[in-house]
Amino acid sequence: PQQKFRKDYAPPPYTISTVHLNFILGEETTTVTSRLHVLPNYGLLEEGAARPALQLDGRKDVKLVRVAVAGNELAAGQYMVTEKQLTLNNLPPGEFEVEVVTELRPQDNSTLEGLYKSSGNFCTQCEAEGFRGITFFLDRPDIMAKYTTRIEADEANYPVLLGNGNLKESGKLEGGRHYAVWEDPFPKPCYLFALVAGKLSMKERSFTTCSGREVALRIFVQENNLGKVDHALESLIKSMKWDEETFGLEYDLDLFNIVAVDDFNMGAMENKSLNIFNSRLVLASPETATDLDYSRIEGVVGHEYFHNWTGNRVTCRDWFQLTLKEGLTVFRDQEFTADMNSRAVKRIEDVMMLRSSQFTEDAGPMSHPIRPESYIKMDNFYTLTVYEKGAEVVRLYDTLLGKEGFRKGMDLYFKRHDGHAVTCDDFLAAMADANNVNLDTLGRWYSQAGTPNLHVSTLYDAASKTYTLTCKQNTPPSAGQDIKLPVLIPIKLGLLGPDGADVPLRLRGPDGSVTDLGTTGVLRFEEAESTFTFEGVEVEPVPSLLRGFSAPVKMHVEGQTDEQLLFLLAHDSDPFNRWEAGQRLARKLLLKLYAAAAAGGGADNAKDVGERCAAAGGVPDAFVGAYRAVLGDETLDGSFKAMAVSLPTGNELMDAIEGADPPLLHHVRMYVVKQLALQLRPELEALVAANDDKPGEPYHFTAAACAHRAIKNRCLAMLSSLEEPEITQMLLNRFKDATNMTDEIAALSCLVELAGPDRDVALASFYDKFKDEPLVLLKWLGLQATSNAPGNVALVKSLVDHPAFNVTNPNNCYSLFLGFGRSPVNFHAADGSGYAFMGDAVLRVDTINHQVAARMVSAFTTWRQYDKERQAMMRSQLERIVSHPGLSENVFEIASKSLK
Ligand code: B3K
Ligand code: ZN
Repeated sequence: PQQKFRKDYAPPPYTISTVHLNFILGEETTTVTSRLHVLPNYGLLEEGAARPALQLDGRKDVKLVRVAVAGNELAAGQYMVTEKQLTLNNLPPGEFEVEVVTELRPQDNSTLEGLYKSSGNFCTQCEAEGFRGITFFLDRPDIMAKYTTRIEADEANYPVLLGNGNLKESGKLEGGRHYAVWEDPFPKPCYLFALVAGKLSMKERSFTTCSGREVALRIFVQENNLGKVDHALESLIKSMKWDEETFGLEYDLDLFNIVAVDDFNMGAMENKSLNIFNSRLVLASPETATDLDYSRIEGVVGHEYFHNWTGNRVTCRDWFQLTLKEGLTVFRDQEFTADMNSRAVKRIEDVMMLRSSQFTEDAGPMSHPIRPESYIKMDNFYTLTVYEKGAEVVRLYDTLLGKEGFRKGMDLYFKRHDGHAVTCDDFLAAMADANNVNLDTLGRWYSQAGTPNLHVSTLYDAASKTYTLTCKQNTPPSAGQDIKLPVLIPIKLGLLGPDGADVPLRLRGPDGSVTDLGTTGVLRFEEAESTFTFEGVEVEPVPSLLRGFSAPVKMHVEGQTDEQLLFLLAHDSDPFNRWEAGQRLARKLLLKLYAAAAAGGGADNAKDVGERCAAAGGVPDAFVGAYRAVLGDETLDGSFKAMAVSLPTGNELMDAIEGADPPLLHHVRMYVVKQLALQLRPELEALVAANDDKPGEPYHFTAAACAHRAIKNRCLAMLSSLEEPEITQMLLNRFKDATNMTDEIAALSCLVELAGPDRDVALASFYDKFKDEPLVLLKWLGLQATSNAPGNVALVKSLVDHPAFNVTNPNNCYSLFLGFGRSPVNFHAADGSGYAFMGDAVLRVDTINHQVAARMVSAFTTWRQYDKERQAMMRSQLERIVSHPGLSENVFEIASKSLK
């Protein structure tokens, strides 16, 4: 397979100004006629030089029927067509028309890229390079054209016909067929093209924009789901309002459509005015969706809507620039969610995900800069790094420039680039120019892979009452990047006095001048090493560094004691750093117990591991006391508390452990949870009682209601670790009586961790209740797959043959296979059975859907983190996969890079 390199970017020799598409949708064959207006882009040619060829991208399942240039049909021999390309030579001078007719079989397209069928309806997915699965085209985002789409289909089977832009015309045809013509006035790259044809029901609301335009908002779903779209519609209205208020960005058409489909590789897609969503990110009712689902729907509806400006109006020049639209749009959706709900809770959730997953990606063989230098399949680069780290990099501008400065930069970005395909450098330049600052060291975040280490040491001088921070940074080498330069790290900080309150920050400049930073300041750290001195500090303070996680780095604070962390946990005015102090304490404790348990040898079962942990000192009173204080703090809301008493994930700890044993680490974590539950039982039970539903109270998705459920269910999960019959009975009762899915699934997820008949009874009754709700069955599959109950591999294997499981549906694969990959005990079973199961599954799914298989094979990427035996077994699965005949490029790229 061929790599593409960022350095090889060249403008195309031709551009396309208009595209006229005609789709004749059929049960057997679908015919697409595409008429392109082509413009030369090759500049002046030398005397006698031939005009360059026009090379249009295609795919092997797209059959070329006819091609004409300037009205003349080309005979065989006048063009060249391969599985991947149509080449046209001897083109006329100046502008000309090209007409291409292709035939497709969407009903056989299991890749879910290009035009395909889902639940009997036609739909499309073109990002990144799916448009070439429809017709031969210059399939690259710097070709921006105006599209007109005519769709023709059988009226009874496909009553709804949707395209991008405005409906221009529609009508009946002979033989029970009908048609619609859609016209999109905004030039766009072909990856934003979309079409839907099917039997769908619709719910509509309207939104009046800030300049007074009425926009019809429509969500299309299958008839039986019409009752589950209100939350998504409400989220869309909130998004539109928020973008006007926050960034002055108004919607630009009179219609905004969302269509929910069941078979979708990703979460959703921002096609111009016709967003297509995975149905799990649209449909919600209290009985079928959890608080987490509600919050994801709000976030993703926002995300796709925000793309209308950051992605669609201003798009990417080439796919290496993907973070230009994705990092920025994730940042925007994070801010939206923070404003709609709780800012602190949102920040903690995002950092938890970043540290447990993106940091792992960045430390492994797939590590790449947020703007990658090369790829084989672009679809493999829709990564946590491009999205989540990309959003952190956008947040750096916001932290450095402040809200106003950031807004000025955004305004200039749109003023300069509206209607164009641009680069990350253009974004940086807009931010720098609008604020008249130099951001060159921030630019390095785009080109360097890996998570920087930030080392901070502190010195208090009582005589001069000065407090000095010495900061050092380094980024470890990664594939193809041995030497890293220092990056711009904004360090947001405060200093806590003896009473726990922030003291004023008076920063001394190199020339001796003093700047007043208030009580929370931002230091601009961009050298390998720098010192920062504060004056007038009466008593040695406790530093609160990297407030709000002001940069995506691993921070090491020299000499930071447990006492200081306990002090920060109790007093820090920055809620993120309060949580962070607790995480640091827990991390230290878990790593210490893990080391003791690993050194102890012996069996890897929960009981033996527990004994070894206890012998090593167990969970100290001070730690239990700190958790007790958090649980009892009346000023903290329940969502925050729930996160503050959650231990760091296994993934997050793994990076500090050489040759990790995942089941052992799991048992150590569970030991700590159990000790906490033993000692905090009265507090946990009191919180459950205090936060329980009032009888008859209906479900509401509000920050307050979610906070009650979050802390209650966190306490229940901790209590369930005690494995006492009375508690299990209580969980069974709660499971039976739950009035919403959040509580129901919370109880079930506790029960699923227990071995024995209660587990089976609960799972069976849940299945029975929800067998007609495919989205709920995803949870049922996922819980069983992820369970750490001993010997669960056999159950997971049997689920593959269960009638509820459908291997051609991505959501099913993600719940079952990716879910299984998250189980430290069973995926990492010492006999290798979990790895063998996953290896087989990757190869099977790869024959159906390459993108899904590529996501599954990522479960093996971290193999170097584990002990020797597991390394060998995981490696041999990767080797088996890489050498498998007929492997897709998608899976090949991940598997082969993982082995390097
Ligand atoms: N832009 C789409 C991702 C499409 C992925 C294609 N493999 C979703 C999003 O980020 O909004
Ligand atoms: Zn996006």
